[in-house]
Amino acid sequence: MNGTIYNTILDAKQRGHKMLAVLVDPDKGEPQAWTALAIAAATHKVNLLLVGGSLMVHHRLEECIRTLKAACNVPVVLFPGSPAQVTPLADGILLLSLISGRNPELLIGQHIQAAPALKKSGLEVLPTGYMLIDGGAPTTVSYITNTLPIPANKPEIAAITALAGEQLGLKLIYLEAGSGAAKPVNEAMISAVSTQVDVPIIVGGGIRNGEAAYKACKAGADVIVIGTAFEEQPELLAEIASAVKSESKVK
Ligand code: 1GP
Repeated sequence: MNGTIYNTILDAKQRGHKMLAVLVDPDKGEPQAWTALAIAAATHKVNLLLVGGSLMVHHRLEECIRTLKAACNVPVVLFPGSPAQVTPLADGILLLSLISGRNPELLIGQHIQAAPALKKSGLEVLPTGYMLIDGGAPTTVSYITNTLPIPANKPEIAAITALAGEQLGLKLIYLEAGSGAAKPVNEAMISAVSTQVDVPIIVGGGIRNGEAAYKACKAGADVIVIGTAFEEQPELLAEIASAVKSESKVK
């Protein structure tokens, strides 16, 4: 828990350098595909690998992390859908508090269950205000968490929710349209949030090409997350990585 990952994100934000994270769902793919993904991530200078999912049925989390780590040095950060998804094999964890919802289990309950294992793990903990934003269709994360997303045309709600999260001490804000969302988080919403808070902003869900990644960065995203686009078309990584880099002040 030495703060290395968070300091890297903060440092990048201060330098105006946008970051790219690839989400790996251990329920999907095989070790061969994870190895290829890790090699591609290293080649395109991906900054973080997020591993996890809101619903994991196959218990392949540790195998997935071992495979990724054997093939690249990109930091692996857990993106847990439940307290069961804590393993010391990763480098850090997004400790998600679902601040857009009113489900107490996801605001504090599961964190209490996970706390002892988390302390023992030695993982770097990144306290994150996780906010679901309507992406145009119901998503797995909305169904599983039993929470409603913030309407996409209400940037002011997102902005004050993020502000409250920052005031509570959360170190990152994650604007999530949901994996495979029909529409990514819109620029007005990202911009409203980034005007309101100083902490780094992660944006993911439904980003499928370089243009969408570029627009999100320009609106104020500090870290872009892609999952589905890479799973479906691995060749898109080059385009998206280049778009994220092109919106960085330091190239
Ligand atoms: C989901 O934000 C991530 O939690 C990534 O979404 O799979 O749509 O890229 P996609």
